[in-house]
Amino acid sequence: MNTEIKRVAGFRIWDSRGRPTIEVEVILANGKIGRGVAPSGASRGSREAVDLRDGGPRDGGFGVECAVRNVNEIIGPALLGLDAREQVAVDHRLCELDPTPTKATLGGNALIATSLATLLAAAGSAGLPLWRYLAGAQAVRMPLPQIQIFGGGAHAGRRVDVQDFLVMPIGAESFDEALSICADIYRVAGELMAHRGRRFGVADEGGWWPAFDSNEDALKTLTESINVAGHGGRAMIALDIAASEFGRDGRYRLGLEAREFDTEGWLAQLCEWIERYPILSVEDPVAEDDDHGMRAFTAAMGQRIQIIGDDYLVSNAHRVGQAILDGACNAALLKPNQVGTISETFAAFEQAQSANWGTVVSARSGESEDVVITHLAIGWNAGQLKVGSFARSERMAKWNEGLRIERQSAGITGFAGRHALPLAINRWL
Ligand code: 2PG
Ligand code: MG
Repeated sequence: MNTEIKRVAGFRIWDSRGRPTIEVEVILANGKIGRGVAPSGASRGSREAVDLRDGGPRDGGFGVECAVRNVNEIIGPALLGLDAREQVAVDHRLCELDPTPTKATLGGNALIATSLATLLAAAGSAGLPLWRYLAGAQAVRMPLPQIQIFGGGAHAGRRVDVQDFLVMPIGAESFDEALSICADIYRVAGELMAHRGRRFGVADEGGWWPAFDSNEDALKTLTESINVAGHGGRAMIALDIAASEFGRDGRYRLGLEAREFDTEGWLAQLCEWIERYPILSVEDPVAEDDDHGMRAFTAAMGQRIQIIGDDYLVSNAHRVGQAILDGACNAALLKPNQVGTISETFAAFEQAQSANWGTVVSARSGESEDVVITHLAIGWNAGQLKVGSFARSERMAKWNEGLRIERQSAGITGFAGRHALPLAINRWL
């Protein structure tokens, strides 16, 4: 089977926010086609690969004509003749074409869509679903989901400051049961909101719109939802603080409550919440530039809860390596478009795994019906998967794909569950 790349073509399609995004088709000599779609974030790290947009008045400035042109005129011709099975070589060529640290010239969106399309074409040539192609002979477990119940921050007009209020069903025995537990909690949370006259629809990732009086009010309501749903102890809370959105230069300002903290004060507030509510995971607790805050929080809480670097690590293997040395977190969020190619994402994943960290493969707040992220989490045996809430089809497509893979089950050896958490905290669970 000739797996040489014969043609690469970029197109504009639309994402879950109704904004343009880029889709790339990679066509091989054997006729196989791989299709990759770029997702897009709202809360972005400053070191992320650039999501290249046209600007100007058309499409609200979100147009991707320039990124599409880069694929058709520069990236495509440079990949012709390469073997799609050689993902590292293809991604290396992509990085050579745009050697800027944030892929600002050709666009991280153009690059990731091409990188994913190549991977999918290679898997198709092998006649395998992507997860199986990635896993090879390795036995893999279904990932523990992190499912958003309330949206917030940049995903909900900053109605509350904290971005994601999620649950992790650590007491589930299977992926299927994990989703049922989350569905119960999501439904009950919606009923509680409705009962209080505070249900106003959903935020960008499908979580209930956060009509709360304070950030802590959301935590209280989430804890209540878990308990009323009958899942106390089986489901724990995960927070994505996304603190870069409201913290800078060691100052943290909660807009909703008009309260301001320095790093120490903010960490004390987080620790208080951890004492009071069943919180088992905290992502980006402090701003991306607050190295001291990340280290201090991990020193204080790193044996007790999962501490995930997202904007702080930007799925970059070098940054993960440095954070391991610094003791700055104990888990990594992995978003392929944050770094720009699939091989670089995998390198960050391997680096995190080598330190017995937790690894969470994550979608973005701007998504499509594409389900590749579910395959990456399972095929890499990453342990955890975060793709937003339990509503809106761009989210449900990804959870449902997990169910299909679980029920086909040959090669799946169970459910990662609590074992997916970092070794440092796994011991006491
Ligand atoms: C995050 C993601 C997903 P965004 O911060 O983890 O929730 O959000 O895609 O907007 O960066
Ligand atoms: Mg995040």
